[in-house]
Amino acid sequence: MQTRTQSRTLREKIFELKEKRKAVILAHNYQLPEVQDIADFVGDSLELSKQAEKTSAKVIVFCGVHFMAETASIICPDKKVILPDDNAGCPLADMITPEDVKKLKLEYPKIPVVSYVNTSARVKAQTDIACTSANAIKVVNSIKEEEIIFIPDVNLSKYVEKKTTKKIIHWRGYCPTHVKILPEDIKKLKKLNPDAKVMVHPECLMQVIELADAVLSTSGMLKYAKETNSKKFIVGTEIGIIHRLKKENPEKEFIPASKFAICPNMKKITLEKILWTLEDMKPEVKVPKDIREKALASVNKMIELV
Ligand code: CIZ
Repeated sequence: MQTRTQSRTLREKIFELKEKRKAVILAHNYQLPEVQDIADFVGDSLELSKQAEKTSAKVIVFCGVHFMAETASIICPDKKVILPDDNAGCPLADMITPEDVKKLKLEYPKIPVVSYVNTSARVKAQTDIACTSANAIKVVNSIKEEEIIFIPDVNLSKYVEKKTTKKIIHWRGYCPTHVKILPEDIKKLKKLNPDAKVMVHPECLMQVIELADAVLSTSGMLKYAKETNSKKFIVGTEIGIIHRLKKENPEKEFIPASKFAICPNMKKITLEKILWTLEDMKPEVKVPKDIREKALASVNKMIELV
């Protein structure tokens, strides 16, 4: 257990070394509160990659999971992207491989493939256009074909299918953290807090989505909480976002939909590991050039659209 003085020293050491390395620290909305508090920018994966591109820093310390660091490397090939824990992966992204996508394309020739951002660079390289949870509906609506393949999250793709006129070929991936949020959790909390608005992430189960007032990405939730008159919100996503919601709306109350909605991979990034990564300048996440060029085409198509 750290004393307050020790943890202050750790923060000071990180800030000192960050200056020396000309680094910028980016933290995802699901990161630990102390990690969010030392970051230069906190946001969703696309917002962070865009920040990475804009900054003059040469080194990006990406506090998130592996596919997010890869997305930053795809968008900023001339910068060094370091991920404080190489084991911070994403089980959802691991539920589909490039070989799976190749097989899908053989089975359904001429049907465009949309890849959710939670995929590896190698998978993105096999697909036509990327999307995030913030822009999935817009991306799908932009495609002229009536039928599309959407990978890898089945809950997100079923939600998108409901919100568009497209016929979707689904992949059976899911986020193990979001599916821990159950309809019973929402029903119980709604009964206890009838004045609360329910906002949930589209990676949640459809039975949970059906109980929500708003279905939103993390960036969407931050905006909704600020702009909605309600003083109380039930939050159906990874609990790390509660820190930022409270910080930005101190007069409002945020209730996690489930205390079990904790992503163990997001929580692998700690202040100690950020310091070590700045000391060692590794582990670096670098996407090979041939993969990067193909994945970038898919990511750029999304960026041009939103
Ligand atoms: O795009 C992201 O950062 C993810 C994975 C979730 C969200 O809603 O922000």
